[in-house]
Parts: sequence; C-alpha cells; structure tokens
Amino acid sequence: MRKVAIVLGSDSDLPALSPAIDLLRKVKVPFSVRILSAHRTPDAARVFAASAKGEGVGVIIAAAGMAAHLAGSIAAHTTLPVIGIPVQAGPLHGVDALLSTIQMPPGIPVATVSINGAQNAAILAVQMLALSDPALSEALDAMREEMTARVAQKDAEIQARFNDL
Ligand code: RP5
Repeated sequence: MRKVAIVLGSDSDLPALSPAIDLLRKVKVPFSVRILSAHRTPDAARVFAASAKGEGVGVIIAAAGMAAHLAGSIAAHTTLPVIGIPVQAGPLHGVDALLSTIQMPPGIPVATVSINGAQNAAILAVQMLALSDPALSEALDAMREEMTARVAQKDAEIQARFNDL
C-alpha cells in the first residue's frame, strides 16, 4: 500500500495534526511525518516533494500556519495529490493560512480542507488510496456507518430528554 506523507511547517503545528494521525492509525494506513518549511528549509522541502513518489508515497498532507506556502510549494515539485491544512496560528487565527493555502494558481492544485481540518484531510487521503484498495474502501464504509450510528444514538438521547411525545 502507498503511504501518506504528513509534512508540518513547524513542530508547533503537531497538536493540530493529531486527529489525522489518529485516523490513519485507526485504518492502519502507513504514514510518515516530517517538519519542512517553505520558507525556513525550502531546499529540503523541494527535495522531499520531488522524491516522494519514488519513495512509495501516494498522497501528501501539508500543514502550515500564517503565510502558509508549504502545501503549494510542495505541489509545485510533484504530481502526487497534495492536501493542504491551514493551521490556526498567529494573530489572524488561521484565516491567513487558509487564503495562502487555498488560492493556488491554475495548474498546481492543492486540495485545501478547513482551518485545522486534520481529520478531513486524513479521510480524504484515505479515500484517494482506497480507489485502488478494496479493503481500505470497506474500512471507510465501516467508519461512515459508525458515524451515522453515533449521530442516531445522540438523536435518540436528545429526543428522550426534551420531546414530550
Ligand atoms: C508557520 O509558522 C508554521 O507552520 C507555524 O504554523 C507558524 C509558526 O511557526 P513557529 O514559529 O512556531 O515555528 O510557518
């Protein structure tokens, strides 16, 4: 199975990424984590992006805050799908990172999730890998059913508490 490569702009972004790591562990998708910065370590980020496909990576998740150019600069050096997570950091609380990550020029896409949207980034990465992996596709179906059952349970609980029927 191809793996997911997670790239963080800083170790300060790690807490925002834990929902992605939890999800990848849950569905047993192999992943790697690196700290690489578009601005502070641009050469290392370029080398990583250019070699990722040859090293068995299927999808890259890139997370950064503030002037978040990491996902875009990685996407510039690979044709692997790149999912961008704008991280809530600094005085603008992630709106700066959202705009920096999402507003890519035509030709170099970054699939941007919401600010701190790490869980959805991981689900999207797994959905991409599941296109060629039926077992992974079943794991996604099971996860979706679990979620539906959880909401139905909460619905039943809230009805029992508030509804005079
Ligand atoms: C960004 O600047 C990083 O992705 C992080 O979100 C933010 C602050 O980085 P540190 O100063 O905490 O390393 O490049």
